[in-house]
Amino acid sequence: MRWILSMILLALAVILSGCGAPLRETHITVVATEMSFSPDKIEAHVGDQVFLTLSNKGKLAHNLIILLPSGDREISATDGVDAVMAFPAPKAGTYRFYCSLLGHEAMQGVLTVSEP
Ligand SMILES: [Cu+2]
Repeated sequence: MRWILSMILLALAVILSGCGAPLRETHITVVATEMSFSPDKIEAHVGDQVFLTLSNKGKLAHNLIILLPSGDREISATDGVDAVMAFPAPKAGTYRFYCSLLGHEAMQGVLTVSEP
């Protein structure tokens, strides 16, 4: 009797572990300086969990605003600071990001999301 219960639990474990696609993580670091982002072209796949780090290696404060279908997301970092945001990669497409501070208009980039 006991081995039957063990077999059922084992079968359940096998079935449950196969459920759902594994969540992929994409870690991206964008370095901000005066007045650019590097890299300014970044990539992710649809459904990835994106961890985007803004690493400020400049002498001024910077921010990074990315225009996603779910709304604009923003992080900011003073000089020497790293800031991180996480979001699920949206449907395939290109999504602009930029620094909104006055005089920082040259700081722009694009996230390209493609099918895995
Ligand atoms: Cu800036």
